[in-house]
Amino acid sequence: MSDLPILYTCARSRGLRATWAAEEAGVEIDLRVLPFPPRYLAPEYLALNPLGTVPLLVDGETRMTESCAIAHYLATRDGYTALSVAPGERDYGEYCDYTYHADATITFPQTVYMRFCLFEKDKGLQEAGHAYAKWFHKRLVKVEQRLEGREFLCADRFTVADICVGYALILAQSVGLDEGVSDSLKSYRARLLERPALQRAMAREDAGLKALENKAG
Ligand SMILES: N[C@@H](CCC(=O)N[C@@H](CS)C(=O)NCC(=O)O)C(=O)O
Repeated sequence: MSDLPILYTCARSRGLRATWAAEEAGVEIDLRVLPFPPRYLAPEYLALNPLGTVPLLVDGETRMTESCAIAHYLATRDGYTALSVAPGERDYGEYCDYTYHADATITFPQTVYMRFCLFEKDKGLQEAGHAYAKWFHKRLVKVEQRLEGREFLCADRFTVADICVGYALILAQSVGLDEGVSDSLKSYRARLLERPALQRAMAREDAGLKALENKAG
């Protein structure tokens, strides 16, 4: 049995925040890629996480199911690093705020759009899905204004807040929500996509998915 933190995830899901943070922080993890959605395709996973959602981090007795919290945890597990902003440091409050904002305020409407317009098209709720897409675009205003004259969200350096918000922008591109994303946010995303740690994280997740597909034949 490995003593490494175990990260259960699905490739390119919100778990990418955690895989990416582990790569940036140099924390070794045991990455376990599941088929999506695990609730139906890996029902034994419900014994570990009754929500059926990914990601799930298991680190000894610790169990975590929130992608942004896991990213922060991995960046600070062995003490504060430059990937986080420490209490007392400038932008500590903003660091907390953008890290929570990423999923609670930005990704939330994205997922409702995905559900109604991509995964459950037959339910007749596409109009509502498109309204959530608009809502997502409107909600980008805060990040957009914050990045005016800044390269990164907090403390003049790349932090977990950029991982958490950046993932929402990466998701927007992959699910057809890019039309309402401004050019300045697209440039920010392009800068993030150049990071070797993100590229390694995506390659690890893709390799896990490929292995699953090969096993399924
Ligand atoms: N707030 C949680 C949300 C987790 C979540 O809903 N994950 C999605 C994947 S991105 C999922 O597992 N969906 C499958 C399901 O709900 O069955 C987080 O940030 O990790």
